[in-house]
Amino acid sequence: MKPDLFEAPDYYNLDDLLSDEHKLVRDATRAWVKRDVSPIIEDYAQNAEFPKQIIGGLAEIGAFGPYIPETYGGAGLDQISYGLIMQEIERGDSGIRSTASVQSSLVMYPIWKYGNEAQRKKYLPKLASGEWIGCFGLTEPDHGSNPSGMTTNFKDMGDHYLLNGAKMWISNAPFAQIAIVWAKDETGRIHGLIVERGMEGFTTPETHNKWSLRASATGELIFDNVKIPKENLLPNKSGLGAPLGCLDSARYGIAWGAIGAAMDCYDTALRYSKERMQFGKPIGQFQLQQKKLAEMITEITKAQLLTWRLGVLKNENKATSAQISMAKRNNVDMAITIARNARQMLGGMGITGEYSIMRHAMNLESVITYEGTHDIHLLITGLDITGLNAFK
Ligand code: TGC
Ligand code: FAD
Repeated sequence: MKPDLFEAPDYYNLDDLLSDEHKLVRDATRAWVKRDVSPIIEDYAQNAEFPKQIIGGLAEIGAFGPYIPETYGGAGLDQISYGLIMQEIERGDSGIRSTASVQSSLVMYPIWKYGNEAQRKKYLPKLASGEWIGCFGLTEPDHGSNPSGMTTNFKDMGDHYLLNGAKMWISNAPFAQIAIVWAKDETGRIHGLIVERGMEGFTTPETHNKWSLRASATGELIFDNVKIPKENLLPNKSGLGAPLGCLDSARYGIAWGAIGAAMDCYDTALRYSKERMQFGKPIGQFQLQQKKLAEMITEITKAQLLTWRLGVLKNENKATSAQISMAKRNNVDMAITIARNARQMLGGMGITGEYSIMRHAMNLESVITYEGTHDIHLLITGLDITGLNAFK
């Protein structure tokens, strides 16, 4: 792979809107990605392997629980810092950002928000330091966009719960030490359970043959009469709103992350357009190529503004789920369009691993699907503005 020469576009001087702490956090993450992710990521993606050696680095830059209080080992940062960390990590690779998103928003967040003090103390510091990696089991083989139909269930056996069922498409599952599993009780109410590796009847087979997110490990969670200690139930929230609340936090991070992938594709294509000569001119001199680049920077700038404003609303606890959906949908769509156009600008070189663009383009096919598909988020916006529910 070519050396990482990334220079971040900032067409509307958005840095002026960031605090010194935001810039410090962003620049530290950017430097770490250049040093520890860019040189190795292409090989790991080609080999369909997660680079476990970067877990310590992710913890050090605060990517595990950026906004979780420091008392529990988190970084105690605000929502804009969290977003900037996700942006920079996804600039390197969406799969690495996935690992950080899942750990922070889908594992640490529910323990912090829905767990009791004993659970917070037991799990959060180990997750923040990367000693333990977690995963989040909501999707099932027959229930993806419609998680309320889940069939994974648990029964109260007096001194423990008995968990049965299966989850599919679970990021980090093959090596996670713990799983936050969403399952129905005997009345059909959804609860979160903390399932630990090693519990009898719990297995995590890896999903192979992915053309997308190849540097992220994906797997199933299978529960065959797994005995769950009662203290592993998250006591403070139940119902579908509990997992959806975690998704709000992760979708917000993805909205920022997608900008990172788009910036990397744009920056690569811009540089290439000035160097690649055809018909005796740099290809960047042709109007058709300039149109692509001009539209890319316009869309990136709009996404940056949208997301920064969302971050301000998040910091004020005012961001709605529907606003988060809009940003996730818009920014991932923006990124995938830029990745596809940037790839074309590199001609044949665009399909090789010499450049990051094709990897981003393939990764973004997962990003536009998980955490709510492109169409599901459109229907969430539709419901919000009309009051009419297309899901019922
Ligand atoms: P609905 O009846 O609308 O809602 C049920 C309850 O949930 C509440 N709620 C929310 N709460 C918090 N945040 C949100 N975003 C919420 N959306 C809804 C709602 O108020 C209600 O509460 P209550 O108290 O009245 O019961 O539910 P529905 O069954 O009609 O479904 C709505 C729909 C389709 C929007 C939702 O289920 C959905 O978002 N589907 C998409 C599924 C999804 O996103 N799955 C993601 C799986 S995890 C993942 O992909 C991780 S990838 C990680 C990585 O690698 O980065
Ligand atoms: P389906 O729900 O079957 O959807 C198929 C198509 O139908 C989509 O285009 C969808 O938009 C459309 N559709 C569905 N319902 C409607 C409707 N009402 N109106 C119009 N169109 C509709 N899940 C987890 O729980 N944890 C994870 O860590 C996780 N990681 C993932 C990692 C990867 C790499 C991938 C690919 C997925 C991951 N997922 C995870 C699952 C992901 O959230 C689901 O794939 C996603 O929610 C879509 O579900 P589905 O694949 O079953 O598609």
